[in-house]
Amino acid sequence: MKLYYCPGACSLAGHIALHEAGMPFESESVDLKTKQTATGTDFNSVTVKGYVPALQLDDGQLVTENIAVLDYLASLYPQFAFDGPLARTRLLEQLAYISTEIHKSFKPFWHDSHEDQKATASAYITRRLQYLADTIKGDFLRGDQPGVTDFYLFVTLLWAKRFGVSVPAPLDAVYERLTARPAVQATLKAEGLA
Ligand SMILES: N[C@@H](CCC(=O)N[C@@H](CS)C(=O)NCC(=O)O)C(=O)O
Repeated sequence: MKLYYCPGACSLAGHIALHEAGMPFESESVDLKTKQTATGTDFNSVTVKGYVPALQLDDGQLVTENIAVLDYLASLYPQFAFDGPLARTRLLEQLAYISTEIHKSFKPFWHDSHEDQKATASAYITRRLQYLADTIKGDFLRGDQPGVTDFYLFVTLLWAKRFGVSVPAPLDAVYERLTARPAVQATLKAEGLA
């Protein structure tokens, strides 16, 4: 299994899951501006979508879209999934929320946007983070152990800190707990972010 990632991008979530799982995997960074991978491959030849994450399976199939990549990793490593009769539904529900309501709302910060657009986005993100803070089930989103939704949340909290977006206190605590984990530190180091 090989993860194509860009340092600090949303692919960091899957990268953390792979480190947390402790099983062998490969990874290769991608320059999103030039679309070249670290070994000089044209990333557009890996995926015409041209964006990360992209997870190449051992049989050659490619999984793209963070929700699908993280759902796949949760199916492979059930310790990162949800429990209970609606487990898969709850996992997808939370992944979709983080992707569509939080991740995508950072768009104005990545582009040359007006300050008022950034302020609007910032307030929106904080409101959406607040919902997660209000429904948290323990030390992490689902309970006492982190799962793929926490790893995805972590990426958005990293961005929130970078762009000065206010983070509710319970999620700040999740961020600190995740940052303290050796696998998260190893991932940040591997991406040149530690
Ligand atoms: N729809 C994709 C979007 C992923 C995405 O936004 N990737 C960003 C990094 S966080 C990217 O690679 N951007 C470069 C580009 O679109 O050219 C998903 O949810 O996985």
